[in-house]
Amino acid sequence: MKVAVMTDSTAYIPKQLRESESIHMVPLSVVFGDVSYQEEVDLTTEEFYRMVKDAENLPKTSQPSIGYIIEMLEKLAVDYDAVVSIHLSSGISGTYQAVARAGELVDGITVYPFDSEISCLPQGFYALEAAKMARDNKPPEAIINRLEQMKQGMRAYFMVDDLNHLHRGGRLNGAQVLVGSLLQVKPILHFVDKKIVPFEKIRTRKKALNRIISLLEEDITKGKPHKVAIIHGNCEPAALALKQELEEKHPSLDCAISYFGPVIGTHLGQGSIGIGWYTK
Ligand code: MYR
Repeated sequence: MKVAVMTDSTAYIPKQLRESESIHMVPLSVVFGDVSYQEEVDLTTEEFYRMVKDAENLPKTSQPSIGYIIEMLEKLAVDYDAVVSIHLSSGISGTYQAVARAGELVDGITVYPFDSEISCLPQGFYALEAAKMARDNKPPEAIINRLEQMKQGMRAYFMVDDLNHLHRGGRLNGAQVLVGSLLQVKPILHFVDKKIVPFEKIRTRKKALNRIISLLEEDITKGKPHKVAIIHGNCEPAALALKQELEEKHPSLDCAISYFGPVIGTHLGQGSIGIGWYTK
């Protein structure tokens, strides 16, 4: 059985790596006024942050249309029998549900949708693992089982410079009553039950970052994290400094720098930063 691996653009796996790993990608879009751009296809992250700075109104985001996904699946059906398709949390976007629905409508290929319950490079870690297993001719059920197992050790904590973006986009849960007070601090955020909720309220950015590092270090002492991603929204110097700090303290850590691209950047805003990892 030939198994394809698909993910969406919010995994932010660089194009070259996607191609070398044969990972197919369905893009989400950002919409500035009347113009819609497919991220990672016709809008780069650099262009996006430049455009946001100059834009009168903030952009909006949208999931891929069912029609677009059906077309992709029909193309994949020519060469593959099944597709394991890994998506951003179903609690923040309808992309996972759209892929699942499209899978029911396309003949000749069986779709195994996987809800990563997270996004960004941690979502990409699932896609990269699935791609490796598909290359080793593992059946889709075994791939899904392995991804579910990875989920037990997957963590991500992040913070934003301005909570208004998340609040405005309706992607901040469990904080409605707290919003007034949360806006004055730098809350650490994470995913619980597929949704974004505040983890802890911290007064300053530096203290919040130190707290995220201490959460990672708790896992390092329990069992070495397999992969770490430092993810930033147009603040690479801060991400590089964090990587250096982590690698000095933990020289064997496998630590990648990644980014909050246009779609996720629309909801988090510039200056957001986070760390994601999984323990084997
Ligand atoms: C859509 O329009 O369907 C996309 C909505 C995306 C919402 C993004 C909310 C922020 C996610 C932060 C992920 C951080 C992972 C480390």
